[in-house]
Amino acid sequence: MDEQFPRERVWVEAYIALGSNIGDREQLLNDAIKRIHLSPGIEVRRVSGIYETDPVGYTEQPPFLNMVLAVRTELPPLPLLRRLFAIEQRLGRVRDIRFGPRTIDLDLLLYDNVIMDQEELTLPHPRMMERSFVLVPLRDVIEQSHQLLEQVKAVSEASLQDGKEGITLWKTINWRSASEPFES
Ligand code: PH2
Ligand code: MG
Ligand code: MG
Repeated sequence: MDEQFPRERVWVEAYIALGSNIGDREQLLNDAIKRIHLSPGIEVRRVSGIYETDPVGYTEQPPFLNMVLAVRTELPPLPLLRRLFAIEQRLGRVRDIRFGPRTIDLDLLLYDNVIMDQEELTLPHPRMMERSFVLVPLRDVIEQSHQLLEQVKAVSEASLQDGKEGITLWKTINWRSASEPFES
């Protein structure tokens, strides 16, 4: 009946952190971005620079490449999280050592202004505000009107300046060309 007015879809903004420290790290990040963008109900809007970062927590492992994506999605938080897990698995993620080396780690940082604390998912991501390897790339893509903008700016600028956090800009990618599905 209402063919002209399809089911209403609510698209919200979310932020996803990517990390890789095994295998062809750059290729894994690119593959993950493409798979996220090609997922129904998820659209990649902005991509941060790619940063090389010293491992935090469990330090006997190779350096990471880290980045953050700003996406728009019509999936609720848990289905979005499960989609990210499925992509991790497709890209060869094996979960063994907590905080240990991984081909690809996809973490849901923020989902609209949702605050939740469930076994499967805590939002905002519980450790994000302490992690420069998250905040520095998040600074590249966060909405200018976001309520966390000032905090994210302050922490990320401080950690880039003192250089002690072991974070360096490694590469910037042009999302327009990267968004052409599987062109490479
Ligand atoms: N992820 C971890 C543990 N330590 N260190 C860096 N530099 N980057 C990460 O993505 C990272 C980490 C657990 O997810
Ligand atoms: Mg993680
Ligand atoms: Mg994770």
